[in-house]
Amino acid sequence: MASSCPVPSVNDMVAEARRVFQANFGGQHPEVAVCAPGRVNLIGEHTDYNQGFVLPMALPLMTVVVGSQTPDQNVSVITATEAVEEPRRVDFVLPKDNQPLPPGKPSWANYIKGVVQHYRAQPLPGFRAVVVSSVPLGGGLSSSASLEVAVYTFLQQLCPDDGDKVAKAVACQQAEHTHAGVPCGIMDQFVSVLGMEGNALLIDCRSLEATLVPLADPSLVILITNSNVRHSLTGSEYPSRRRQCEDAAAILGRSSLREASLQDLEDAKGRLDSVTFRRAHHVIEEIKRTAEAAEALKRGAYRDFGKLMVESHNSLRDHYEVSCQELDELVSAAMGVEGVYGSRMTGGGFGGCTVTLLEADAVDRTIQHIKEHYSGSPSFYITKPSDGARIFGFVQQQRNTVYSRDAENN
Ligand code: GAF
Repeated sequence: MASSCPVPSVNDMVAEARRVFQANFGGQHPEVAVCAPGRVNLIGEHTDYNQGFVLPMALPLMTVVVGSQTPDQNVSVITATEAVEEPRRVDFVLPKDNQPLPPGKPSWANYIKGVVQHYRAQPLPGFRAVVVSSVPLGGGLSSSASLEVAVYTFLQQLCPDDGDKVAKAVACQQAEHTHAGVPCGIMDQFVSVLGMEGNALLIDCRSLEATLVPLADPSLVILITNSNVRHSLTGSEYPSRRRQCEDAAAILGRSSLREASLQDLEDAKGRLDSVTFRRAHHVIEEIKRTAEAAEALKRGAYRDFGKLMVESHNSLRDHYEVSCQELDELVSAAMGVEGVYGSRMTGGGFGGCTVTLLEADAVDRTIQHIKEHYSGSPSFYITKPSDGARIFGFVQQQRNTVYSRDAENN
């Protein structure tokens, strides 16, 4: 029988994080434990920063943060995540008077510093925390957004904000912009905050409203295949795609490509270079495709949905040029199996994962077939739509008083 990777339970992850906390912080117990999920995007790629639609779901793969407040402004964070840059512990002092907290080394800590800087209820108290994650790094499943949202959720337990979930996602997106240097859209942080078990989210990235799209049919499986080609959005490709889209919208005289039609694009053909034309073509069609795909999923029309997934992949490969040979191989291998509805690359691209929608009884033969036809060594996750960020019960839920640095100074 073909096998997929086990997904660790949240309880096991929290237990592991507590153990690391106690071992490193003088045997004390952490007071707070939270988690936030990674995501897989079913369709709607590179549309979020064009104000379009996306259709992601939160995953059972997640980042857990446990920790406690300290009586000063000192912060210490340890990551138990393997494969991150050394050292695995960072210590810093919270800046006074809203001064910025600049990014530095190691790079994994920048997501934490970014969230601390953009947290919406300053001033924050110092804290000690341990991070554990089951989201594969560089797999295109939003390991960074899940870390940002987990840290934000942790800080909410120390120093509550107004609880506005969309504003929380936006603050985490800002952290990624300023501290990781990635001008990402809102999709990953939004679904990590607002994901809901049994549902994908159709997010309108212009209005920042989301509609639940039920996805709990037991005859259906969502299979993630990791190419194990590591992807990174910190290079120049992602920002350059974003700029090309903004240029195209400006030439079309629109505030974003969400406001443009294929006819507008055709009419402006002579004024756009061929690369910019192809980028805009992908985005305009993908926004439309995503809305259609959500409707197909609601009706249970999985074949229609699968066809749109493959169209999306082909457009990302040919027009947007963010796929790679390994992702193309994985998609064509999956599409060669009976019972597979559709398959496509997911996330930013240039490596990472594919997502495949298939009949439950086709899972084993699909995994086997992909293993036989892929030139690399893939890993597989059989997943279900999960809840967004949440808090655990073994620790205090919320302090009665909001920490005040002034009070401490007096
Ligand atoms: C990455 C980004 F972070 C998202 O905002 C989105 O643009 C995605 O790539 C592509 O759809 O995950």
